[in-house]
Amino acid sequence: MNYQELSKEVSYALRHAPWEYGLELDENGSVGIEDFINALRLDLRWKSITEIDLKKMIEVSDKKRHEINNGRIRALYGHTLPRKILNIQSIPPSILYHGTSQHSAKQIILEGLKPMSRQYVHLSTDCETAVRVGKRRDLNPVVLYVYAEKASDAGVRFFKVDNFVWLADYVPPNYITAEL
Ligand code: HQG
Repeated sequence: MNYQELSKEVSYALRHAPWEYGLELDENGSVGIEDFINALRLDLRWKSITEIDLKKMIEVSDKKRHEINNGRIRALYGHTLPRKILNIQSIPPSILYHGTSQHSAKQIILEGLKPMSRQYVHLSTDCETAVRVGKRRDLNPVVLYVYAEKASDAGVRFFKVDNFVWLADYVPPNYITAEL
């Protein structure tokens, strides 16, 4: 089983295009695991896929992208669907990190962090993870510091995904700095 390939397919279905699989997500972005498996099995590559395979895929992944809970599966972040996925709002730590390219960083400092094509802005709890995220776009990425708790106090909504990832609505530039 190629778990990386499976994970990409699962992300595509749950983050971007559930309708292509005949699936409808609930307000939290989850779908019944049996329906999900039946939809995946229509593709010859995944014709004998089981829940055990999906659990193994989540377990061996470098990041926690998906979650199986109470007989349902969902993507934890990265959605581009028109209807916003409901997340539980929480108070963030005082600082969160965002890794990006040199080019984007200049713009973000001026106009703030926007979700761009996704539903939410993606933030990391540690600098190393932010560097890794930024390296997808720039060999020499910039890590921006977000004064998350202050922004939250001012009304910006933050959502905890797990111990490493937070999501947020638009973060205005006055809560972002390139150097602490
Ligand atoms: C940038 C992957 C200009 C932002 C990753 C980023 C992560 C702006 C890009 C997760 C901007 C959006 C999320 C502004 C934001 N002007 N550029 N005002 N505001 N940007 O992919 O954070 O492997 O949607 O800096 O590893 O890069 O798919 O977000 O460069 O964990 O599970 O616009 O996606 O995870 O890019 O990455 P993205 P991201 P997976």
